[in-house]
Amino acid sequence: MEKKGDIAVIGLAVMGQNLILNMNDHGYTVVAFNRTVSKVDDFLNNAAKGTSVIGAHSIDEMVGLLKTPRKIMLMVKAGEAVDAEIEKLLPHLSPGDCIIDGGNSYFTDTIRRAKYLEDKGFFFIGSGVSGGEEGARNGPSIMPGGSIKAWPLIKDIFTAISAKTPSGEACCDWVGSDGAGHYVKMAHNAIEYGDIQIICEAYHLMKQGLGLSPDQMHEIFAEWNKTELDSYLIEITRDILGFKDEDGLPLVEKILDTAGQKGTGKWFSINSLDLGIPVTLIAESVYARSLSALKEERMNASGVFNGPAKLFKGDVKAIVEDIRKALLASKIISYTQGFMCLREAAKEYDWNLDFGNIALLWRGGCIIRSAFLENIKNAYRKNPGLTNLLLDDYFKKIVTDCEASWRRTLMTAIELGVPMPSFSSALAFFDGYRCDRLPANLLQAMRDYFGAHTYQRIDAPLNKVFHTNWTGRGGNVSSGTYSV
Ligand code: 2AM
Repeated sequence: MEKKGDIAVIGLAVMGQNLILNMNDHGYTVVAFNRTVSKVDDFLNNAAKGTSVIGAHSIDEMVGLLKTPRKIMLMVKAGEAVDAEIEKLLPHLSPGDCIIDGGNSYFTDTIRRAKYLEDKGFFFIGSGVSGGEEGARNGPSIMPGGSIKAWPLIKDIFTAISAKTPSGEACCDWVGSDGAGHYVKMAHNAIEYGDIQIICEAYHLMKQGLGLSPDQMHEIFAEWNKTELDSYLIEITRDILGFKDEDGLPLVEKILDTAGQKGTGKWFSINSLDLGIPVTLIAESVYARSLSALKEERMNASGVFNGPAKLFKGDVKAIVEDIRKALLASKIISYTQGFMCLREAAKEYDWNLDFGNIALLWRGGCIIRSAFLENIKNAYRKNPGLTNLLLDDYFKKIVTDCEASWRRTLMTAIELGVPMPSFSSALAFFDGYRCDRLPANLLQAMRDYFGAHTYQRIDAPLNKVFHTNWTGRGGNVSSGTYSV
């Protein structure tokens, strides 16, 4: 009898191919299919040569080659391609079959698709898969969400192929219903934007403000990687700073300073505005990329404004340690904000998110993997109801210990004219979050002055609103339509 496949993967771009090979390594029989069918034979004759992967040349053939209930994973471009593939699959499926979208879909699309397919009696799982090509091949971080009843169907395969933490736990677990998996993947990518930006700002201050060379910074990042900052991104920064071009000069200094983006940082920032959660560090990181892209305008402005054009005069070793501590404190703020947004999203979209588990999923395999995530996992395991990461004893102590260095770093940057938007926004958030009386009293007074928007008083019950006739003109009618 012909061997039947455990799972099918549609989409033979690099992520799809690598996931298939990873599944094959773990003893699963995978059926491979692609819209452009010639790519199936290319794959079988090259990367998949000598494996147990079965090629299918039509959806009909692919479906016939699968054990039931069928598990079909889409690794196609996010957006219309996912809907197109779902529509092509539907006439061939039976109730109880499961479609998995492993691409970078927007979570509201996943919510819509889960409902659409569940209403027809099928299962749908939207899964974040993180770690790029290498992760897909050797062990990605996997964030599945959607039809919980289908989780047992794919749990073994997904857990087997996922990354493992240093203590051997799988970086794959159920996240929540409908779009939860893709939301958590979006949060992961957005946090990655923040982590990358704060590293870039530290580099910028050391380079432009302190006058350090890439070789010197290579040594500094190597040292930093032995501290609480131990992470994949610090590690690759160390390696990048030490990397020489063919002429022996540092390659990093020859790379054009205009950043690209694929949109997940922007999506998360927009969503945080919708949810009313100040994810300021990540939003600044997105804006920093936008500013970098205005290269021509910046070149022009650099000829108009000179700035301080000074070099740091103090103790370099001491300020480098201050920068390290400021980086760590800013990183804590970024994750604090990210988890605040996850908490609000859980309420808004009705997901039962386990924050300790989410930290664990990101502990290995993905771009933001770090020792630090172990501490986040521990914080939420210790206290699942923790309202804010900053209030956990471990993080509270670090931030308190780093605070003076954080301020000195930013004062130095401001004096030297080096932009550190994400470090600054992190400190401003910290100072705002720990402030028991913000100037929003004046803000409310202005809104009541110009728009009769009313205000509450500190000496009256909160359900009582007041309007003052500030000018003696314009009457006493307040606005009833403006929500606070
Ligand atoms: P292709 O090889 O036929 O272009 C990454 O682009 C993957 O998504 C590829 O496998 C690609 O198939 C697939 N893809 C892109 N657009 C698609 C669409 N509209 N329908 C189906 N698959 C698509």
